[in-house]
Order: sequence, then structure tokens, then C-alpha cells
Amino acid sequence: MEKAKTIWMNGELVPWDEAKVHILTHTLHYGLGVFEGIRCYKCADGRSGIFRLRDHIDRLFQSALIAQIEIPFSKEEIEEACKDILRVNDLKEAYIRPLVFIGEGVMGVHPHDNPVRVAIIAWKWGAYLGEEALKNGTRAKTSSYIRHHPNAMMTKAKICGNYVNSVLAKREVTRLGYDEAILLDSEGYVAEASGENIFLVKNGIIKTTPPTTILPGITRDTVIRLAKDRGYTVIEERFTRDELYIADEVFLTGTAAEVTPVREIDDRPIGNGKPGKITKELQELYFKTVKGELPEYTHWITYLLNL
Ligand code: PPE
Repeated sequence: MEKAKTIWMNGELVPWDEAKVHILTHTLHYGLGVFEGIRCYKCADGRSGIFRLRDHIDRLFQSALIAQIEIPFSKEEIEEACKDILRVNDLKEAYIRPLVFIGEGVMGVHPHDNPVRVAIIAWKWGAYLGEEALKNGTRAKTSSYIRHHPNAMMTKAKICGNYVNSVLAKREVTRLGYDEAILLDSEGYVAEASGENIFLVKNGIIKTTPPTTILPGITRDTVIRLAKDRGYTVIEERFTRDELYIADEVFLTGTAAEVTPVREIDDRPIGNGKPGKITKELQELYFKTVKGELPEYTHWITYLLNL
């Protein structure tokens, strides 16, 4: 990982190597913290633009509300800090990771009044599943781990501890030689991938899982909008793993993964085993959107000055 110069920690800029926490940090022991993942792209006109910044910050605060963590900064302050961290590190294109965690103090599952801390880190992050996957599609496998039941872990919040489930699933399938894990919900329906939402295309109709046991992805929302604006029918409905096997196309969406085609699931080729037509169209539209090439969607971009 390429280090940047500084990290924003609780309102201050700290050199990368000095951005440390105490070993009694509550979140480190028990996993209750929340985070976001945001991308900034170098846009067509040369300016840098953060994609859907306000929506990500809104979700950060929603995650905190669900997790009952009070963020000691306003949304505006966090937004400004996201912009600052790019500016001071001279990053024109980057992934931004705001992290809200419960600091040192008492141990035990009840954090009492341990301080809430906020860090914002930015670094260069290329294609999440690799350039090859973006172009030719990824190979996925259904994991033996299921996605959380919302009465155990609430998936609408991007809670640190929720990701134990993702790590286990991802490790399981990558050890078997696959690239990405698909997780079913507790009733056996498809939920999402370890760090992405999932879509299928059948006979020209686009389907994705409803926002029940998934993280309601901002990329998912973007792709639904783009598809609907192009006249496609998009259905949010539960489906089973075998519906994926017989789909014409399958793709994953996420800030990190962007729009990644899936060419194989559980050793079955999807369609002809190559990225599908609609997937490619939506992927292209997505990249044009985040790079500010489509005027109708530039309201989603926060352009940075002085870069
Ligand atoms: N589901 C999960 C479980 C998930 O982690 C992500 C994002 C999504 C869906 C898509 O959400 P959105 O980014 O708003 O479209 N995963 C983030 C973290 C990946 C990581 O390995 O870290 C991301 O893409 O930033």
C-alpha cells in the first residue's frame, strides 16, 4: 500500500507513520465502529471530484445512529476533512476511508463514556478485484458463510465488526482459487458479495437484491439510476443462487469494485462466460458518470479546488 503523507485524526493532521491508537481502543477489542469508503476521481476536465460525498457522509451518520455512536463532528466538518486530506497529500485520485471508533477507556462490552474518535485516511487504490476482472469478469463462489441476520448484525450499517463475516467468506473462496465470495442470507436467498452488491440480467431485465440483508450500496443506487434513465426495467427482488447460474449476465457494484462483471459462479459460466452487453454498457456509463463526463449526473460530484 502506498503511504500518503498525512492522516486526519480527530481534527488534526498527523504524519502517516504516527497515526496510532492505544491498545485499549474499545473498537479493536469488540468491533463496534463505523466506516465509509469513498472515491475521488480525476475528472475529464482535469479537476478532481469526489463521487457522492454527501451520500457517503449521510450513510456514515446513519451507520453511527444504528450503532448508537455519537460522532463528535458535524457532517460539514467531516466533508471538509475528506477534501483537506486529498489536498494536503496532493492526491488527485484516491480512495477515502473515514473511520469512527470508540477509543481507550474501560474494557468490557459496555463502552460507557470512552471517547469517540474519528480518522480519515486517503490512499491510491486501483481496481479492487484487479484490472483483469474489470475487463474480463471475475470468478465468484457461493460461500459457506451466510450474511448476517439483521437481528444479529445490522447490515444497513457499515459497522467494522460486520466485516469479520466478509473476511471469513473472502478467505474461504480465495483459498479455493476463486476471486470473490457471494453470501446468501439466513433464508437461503442471495444477499451480496463480501464487499459488493450483486445484480443479474435476464432477457434484458435487471434484477438486484432488495435492501433487506445487504449494505444499501451507493454504487448500487447509482447503477439503478443509470439503468432506469436508459429505459431499462430494474427489479429489486429476492432470488436464489440457481437464478444467478442461468442469468445472461451478472455483475457486482461497490465504491472499491466499481462495476465488475462476473464471468463464472460456482464453476458455471455466466452467459457465454464473458462480460455481458448490458454490464459493459453500465460499466462504461458508471465510469463516465464518476469522471464528470455526463452533465446530467455532475450534481453527484464535489469538485476540489486548488488541485
Ligand atoms: N456490500 C458490502 C458488504 C460492502 O462492503 C460494500 C462496499 C458494498 C456492498 C457496496 O457499497 P457502496 O460502496 O456504497 O457501493 N465495500 C467497501 C469496502 C471494501 C473493502 O474491502 O474495504 C467499498 O467498496 O468501499
